[in-house]
Amino acid sequence: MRLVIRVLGASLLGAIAIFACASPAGPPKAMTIKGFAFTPATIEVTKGTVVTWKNEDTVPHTVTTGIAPPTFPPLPSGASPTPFPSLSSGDGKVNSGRIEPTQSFSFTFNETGTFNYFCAVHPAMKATLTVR
Ligand SMILES: [Cu+2]
Repeated sequence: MRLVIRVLGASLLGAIAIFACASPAGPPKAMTIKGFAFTPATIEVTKGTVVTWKNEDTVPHTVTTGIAPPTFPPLPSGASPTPFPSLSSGDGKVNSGRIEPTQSFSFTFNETGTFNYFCAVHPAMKATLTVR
């Protein structure tokens, strides 16, 4: 009886291993947001991959897919940054909302294609992610 349980257990583990290998998703991909930049700026992942961005800056950022709105001219030195430009929600495919400093945002890419994204707070921050 013990042998039967052992054999069944081994078969089950084998089945789980085969199932895991059959999954098309690549390993989770870790991205950083640091120095007002997405790093790496260009990546390619396989369908089903979980991509996580960690904000290592001291200000909030977003991961927002779509076309970045035009950037505003730099403020004169000492000027108040308000009124703040309204945050673009992009094309709606991926919209993290504010990712506070030290916080992370994850998204599972189940659709193939090229995703251009930007930071809605700082639209000059842009990057590209391709899912194949
Ligand atoms: Cu930002």
